[in-house]
Amino acid sequence: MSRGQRVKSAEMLTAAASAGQFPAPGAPEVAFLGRSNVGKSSLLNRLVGRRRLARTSSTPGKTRLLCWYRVQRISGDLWFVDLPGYGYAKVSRRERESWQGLVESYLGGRASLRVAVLLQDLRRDFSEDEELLLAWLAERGVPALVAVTKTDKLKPMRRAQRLRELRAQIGLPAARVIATSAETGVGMEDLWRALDADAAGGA
Ligand SMILES: Nc1nc2c(ncn2[C@@H]2O[C@H](COP(=O)(O)OP(=O)(O)OP(=O)(O)O)[C@@H](O)[C@H]2O)c(=O)[nH]1
Ligand SMILES: [Mg+2]
Repeated sequence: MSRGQRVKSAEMLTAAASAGQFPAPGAPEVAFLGRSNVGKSSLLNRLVGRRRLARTSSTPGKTRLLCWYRVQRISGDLWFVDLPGYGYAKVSRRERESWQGLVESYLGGRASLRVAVLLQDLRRDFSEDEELLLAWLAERGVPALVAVTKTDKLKPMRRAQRLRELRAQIGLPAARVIATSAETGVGMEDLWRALDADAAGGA
């Protein structure tokens, strides 16, 4: 039985377009962040085993809000937070700045945040955006995991090679960089184990 199946229920709690709308903390939180279209909503759905909980889209830049999901498990509740994606080419400078303000006020000021999962497409290199985000999280003492997404898109040899390349590009221990696929479910066990370890810490 996969750990995701130990999820008793998962439901959307609320969405926020500004810091004033963030819900009062109620459980340890896991944030999902990454470039637009990297697969945040898909991964979140796969982790909890609910296909249509978070809205996914082939049109990038759809999630403009922070969305909270309550995940009830035998071992205790977690709140998952789906953050709006960045790096979408068509947004204005103003929209970029508003994204940054919103995301920084969440990541920098949320006492109940236990771990941030930064998503990275297997087929792309880390950009300055990911490097800055990881450095920013490290400075503030927020534990970070990298979920490498869409690993089903490459054949096994190429997949292993890309994973080595990505691990070499950033200064995180290899165990903090987890290969996943929302399509096949690969990596969900590993990701749950890492999340549980971080979410239990400092509660
Ligand atoms: N093959 C494959 N496709 C995936 C995977 N994860 C996501 N996708 C596809 O990638 C597209 C974007 O997925 P989303 O989950 O909506 O991405 P997102 O990061 O939430 O996007 P925004 O909310 O717009 O920032 C969709 O067409 C998904 O079906 C995966 O593991 N494998
Ligand atoms: Mg999304």
